[in-house]
Amino acid sequence: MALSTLLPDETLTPVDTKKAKLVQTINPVEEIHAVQPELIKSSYPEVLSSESHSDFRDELARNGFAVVKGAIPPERAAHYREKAKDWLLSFGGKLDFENRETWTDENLPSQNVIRTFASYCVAHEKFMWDARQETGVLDAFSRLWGTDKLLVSFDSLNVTFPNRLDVPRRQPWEHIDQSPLKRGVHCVQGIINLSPSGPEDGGLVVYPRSHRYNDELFDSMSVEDKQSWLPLKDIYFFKKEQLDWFHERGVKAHKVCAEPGDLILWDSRTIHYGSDPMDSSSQIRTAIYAAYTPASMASPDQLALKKQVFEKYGGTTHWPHDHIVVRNSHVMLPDGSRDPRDRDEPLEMPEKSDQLLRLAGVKAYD
Ligand SMILES: O=C(O)CCC(=O)C(=O)O
Ligand SMILES: [Fe+2]
Repeated sequence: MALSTLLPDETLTPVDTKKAKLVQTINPVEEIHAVQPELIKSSYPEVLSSESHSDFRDELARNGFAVVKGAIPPERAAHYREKAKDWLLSFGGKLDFENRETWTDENLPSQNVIRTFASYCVAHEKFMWDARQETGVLDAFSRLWGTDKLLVSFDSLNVTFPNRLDVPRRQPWEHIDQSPLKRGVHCVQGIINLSPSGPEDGGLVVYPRSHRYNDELFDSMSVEDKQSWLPLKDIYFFKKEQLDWFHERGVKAHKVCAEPGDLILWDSRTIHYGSDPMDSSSQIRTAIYAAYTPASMASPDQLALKKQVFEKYGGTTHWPHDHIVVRNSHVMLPDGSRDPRDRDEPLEMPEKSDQLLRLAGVKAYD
């Protein structure tokens, strides 16, 4: 589950119990002796299996992440960044991008647990859909999966102000967005990067090559510890001693640096987190999360739900084809009333072209 789209009450809600099956071994006196959760293989085992493409796929396969330079021309990246700014300013209030004093919750629309914007129909704003349909972005994911018949997630917008005065910096939250039960490539996540992201700026931190070690770590866990993987949920947080285990193997945190217009990709098995800007950074982070998977991965049930979410201009996790939940997407205030700034539709409607509707899962591919 992409935390970027979690609503406050859903932090770690198990999302899918149906797929996680139990294999029980019965001892001679017929009492349940051990319960081994059954592993789930990738339906695309050949994806990222080779490192000889001579493009970003090799790095993605080798290191578990890659930066596709200039996937979007810089002027269009700047345009999307401005649109994100306009969107934030459209809520009124005292927010001023030039005045740090105003970068407070009071002046911002409601955020989710990881302080990204997932409500107010933002996932369906025209600028979000335009960015998701950028040729360089679609090409990268088409090449990766070997098909251009893709679905995209209705994921959130990240605008992170540096050195906020009202909230503490977020601590690292090392995780993967794929269940330990799922083996192989099941999902590749994307960040459409819209602001400079240097070593001290906010942005994605990854543990390069961690995707190659996870199976070993997970297999070494006791059958009792494996019970925490059930019911199946596509998120797993790492404990300090587990991170030490990676460190011993030379696998450690690395801040991904990128320019506006770069597309950052990572295998959902790669340990990662979104880092807040350091004290020394004055850069406002702007990024759009967007993941694409082949439409053939979605079941008819999930597609039907995705259509309903689309019609309500709602959001999803970063999984484009799975974990679709039709939520009441109203933004509620602490006193239980609906946020008067809430919206039933995007501020600026996207053009509902065939391409958009296919990516949204609303119209079938031929
Ligand atoms: O903000 C980021 O760079 C990462 C957020 C994250 O972990 C996710 O979208 O899965
Ligand atoms: Fe994540």
